[in-house]
Amino acid sequence: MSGGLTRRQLLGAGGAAALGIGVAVGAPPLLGMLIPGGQPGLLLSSKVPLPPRYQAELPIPAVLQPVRSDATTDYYEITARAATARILPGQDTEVWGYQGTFPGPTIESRSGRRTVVTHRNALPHATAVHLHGGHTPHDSDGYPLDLISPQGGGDAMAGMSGMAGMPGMSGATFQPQRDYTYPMNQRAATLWYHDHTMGFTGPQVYRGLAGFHLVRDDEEAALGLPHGPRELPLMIADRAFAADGSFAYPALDGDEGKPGVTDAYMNGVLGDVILVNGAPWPVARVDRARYRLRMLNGSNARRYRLALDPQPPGGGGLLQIGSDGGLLERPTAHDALELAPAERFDVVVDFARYPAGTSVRLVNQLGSGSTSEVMRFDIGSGGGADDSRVPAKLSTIERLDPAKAAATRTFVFQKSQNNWTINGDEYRPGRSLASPKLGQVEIWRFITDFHHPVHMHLDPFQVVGRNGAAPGAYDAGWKDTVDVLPAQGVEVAVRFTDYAGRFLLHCHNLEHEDMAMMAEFTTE
Ligand SMILES: [Cu+2]
Repeated sequence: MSGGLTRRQLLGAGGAAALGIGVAVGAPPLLGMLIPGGQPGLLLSSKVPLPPRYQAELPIPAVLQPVRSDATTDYYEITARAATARILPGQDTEVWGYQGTFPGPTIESRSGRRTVVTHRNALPHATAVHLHGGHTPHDSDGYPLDLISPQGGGDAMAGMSGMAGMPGMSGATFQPQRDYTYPMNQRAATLWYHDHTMGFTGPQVYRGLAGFHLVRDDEEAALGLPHGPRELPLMIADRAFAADGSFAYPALDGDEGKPGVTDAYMNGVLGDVILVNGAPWPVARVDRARYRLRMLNGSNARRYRLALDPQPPGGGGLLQIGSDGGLLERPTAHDALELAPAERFDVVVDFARYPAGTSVRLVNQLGSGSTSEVMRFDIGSGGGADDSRVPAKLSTIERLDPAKAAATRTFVFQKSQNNWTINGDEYRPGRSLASPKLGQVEIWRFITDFHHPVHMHLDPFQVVGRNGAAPGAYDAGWKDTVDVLPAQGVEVAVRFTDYAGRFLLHCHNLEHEDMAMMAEFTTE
């Protein structure tokens, strides 16, 4: 990854001590051992019979068309509303969806062409929309107090607590609708948009407020990767169902007056039904050809270790071509991929490596029972020629040089008595933990007690090291979310650009996020 020299300078003699790894390992020694199967959370069991596997066809979210376009900009309109979905056989499930669907419609942007999305809210609760992975100015970044009024007006929020332990929603602004302006000065990548409401992101994403937003560019289009019907976005998310078929979620307050979940689920909510694009354990019928799978872990808390079963002859069936922030320099073959919440892996699978008629399951090696399976690919005999390619060189990635870092900052992600904290503090809007200068490389160190998928807004970063050693097998490329394991110290190099203002650093385990594991930094 980065040059050996810089890594030695950074992580060599005394590096681990400087990282504070000893502190992280010493302080909460047992947490990591208490987590069954590497899962950050507690299983919530459905009160309905689990739906049969491999009955539903893989749904593909519709691509949203702009309401108008001009020389520089495409304009979209989205209304979040409640709707009835048929997820379980014979039962209705209410979803809160963008345009009433879960996942929401996919937006496709062109790099360098501005995208404006007008979001409206026909739900009974306020919303805020964050474009995850977007290089976006503060005022369109979905700051959790920049709210869209619920149907019926802003008074519906009176008396609500903003976050566990935080009195009121002071500082919140309400608008009946919001225009989010995305400059899209960024490379091709798999982004996603989702709810980011103060204190209620967990329940609102769980109800369905999430969708894909793909950025395309000329560099990627010239490669000849699989496309059209052979490019499949896969939003993987676990859910539990109540006896009436509704989504079950252990909220402290079902009316969303008070944020957070009941004590038992504080580590995270895990469901026993695995949905892909909103369907339980679906089947995709594929040709003997290459497919591009844009995998997104859209779960609140669950981690996955995904593998093909059976593996193709010779293994390496999951050919990674991209990560959160777009293409890798070169494709990397994996037998399995680990995805923490909010991470994306862009993968090519060549189903021509299997005989026609083979059924290939995508399994989850971190699951057990129902959660050990995700979906299935049924390989047909037809499909004709495959003119797609995966070139040996995909892109060029500028290395951020840790040796040139202007500052090094440490963020400790830790449980407190009733909440989750960063550097010992619960989130407080307006309190900034760092003031990085635009254009400068910095090293940020994330030190954890538990599993925490750490997400940074505004700009992607590069993982420099884990626990004083090299980055992990899934850390390559530009990332915006990094899977920090219990009692780990992960270092990333980041350079913020273009937009001065307040942005967020937070845990993307949504139960942790709602229970105060969020912080602000101010670029200047
Ligand atoms: Cu966390």
